[in-house]
Amino acid sequence: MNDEERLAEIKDVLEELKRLSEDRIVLVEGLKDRRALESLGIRGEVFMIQSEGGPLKAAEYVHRSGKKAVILTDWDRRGGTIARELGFQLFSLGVEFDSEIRAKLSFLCKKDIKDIESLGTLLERLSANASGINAGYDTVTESGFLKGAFLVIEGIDGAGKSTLCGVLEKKLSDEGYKVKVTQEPTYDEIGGFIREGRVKGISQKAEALLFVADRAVHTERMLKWVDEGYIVICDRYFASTVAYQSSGLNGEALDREWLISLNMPVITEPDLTVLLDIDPKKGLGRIGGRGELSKYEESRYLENTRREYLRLADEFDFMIIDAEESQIEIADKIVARLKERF
Ligand code: ATM
Repeated sequence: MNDEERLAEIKDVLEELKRLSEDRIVLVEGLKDRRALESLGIRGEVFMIQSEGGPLKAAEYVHRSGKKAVILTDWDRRGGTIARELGFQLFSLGVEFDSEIRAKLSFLCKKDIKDIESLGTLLERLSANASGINAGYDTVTESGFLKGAFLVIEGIDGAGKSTLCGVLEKKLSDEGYKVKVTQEPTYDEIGGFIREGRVKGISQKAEALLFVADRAVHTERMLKWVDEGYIVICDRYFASTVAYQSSGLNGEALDREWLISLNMPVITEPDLTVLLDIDPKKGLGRIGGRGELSKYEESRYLENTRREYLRLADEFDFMIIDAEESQIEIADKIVARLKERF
């Protein structure tokens, strides 16, 4: 089968998946797979097995929804084990499922890629080969990230996030990349509502929901920028909600698992999340000159926030950087790590 024929067959399978996903839940391993499906135009409901509790939870979720499923785990050995386990659980619950799509993609793509996450890149390469252009195989060329990138900077106030975003923007622009710096809360309708302090007096739960609603709208926009080839640098993302809203401000610490589960259907997985780590007392010292401290800046509260950030960093594979290093060194390290990921 030549590249042109292979491309046509893969596209047919994707059309079939698109049709099936209209009334079925697609079961993938992680956030990158979900994001890949979105960019391939498959917009039906997706369940992420790894981050949302494993094969049994996935099967129970589909069962409760009353829908059918499509199993679309990676087509490597581990993905095969998860697919078998899923099939068993779905069968035991009497849920109908498709595993043909995965088998077909595995057959058509196995010699090059092993997951849905890399399908976009393969399609680009096959189309380029089919039209006689040699596109190579990587998502990064010497001149840029072909498909953009999504970078998140996290940390407690005083860690130097905003300055770092500026330093990164300059460095990457100087290297010839298209860059957008953005932040959460945003300055849009919902973010602006939070920033203007119009939410005073509401419960932490209600406040958390506002942060997540702002993020839902913002994520859609950031994904468009990434698709247009921008490196999007976002000052704060979902870890801010988990770290701040679970930390016990005014004695009201929200359940971190609830906060994580609230965020999961809304977020997209960043290519890299950096935690700028600093001792809260030093952080507070740095911002001391900025005037009245907000409720977020109480040191005891920030100790909890920092602890939660470090826990998230471990669980979600953030890059932890000592915020006291020079900003230039930090920016160099981040850009090097980001490039490694492509
Ligand atoms: P900035 O200082 O980064 O603009 O953020 C405003 C505050 O909003 C920040 N406080 N401080 N210092 C942290 C807080 N925040 C949350 O509590 N939850 C969230 O989800 C986000 C995005 C911010």
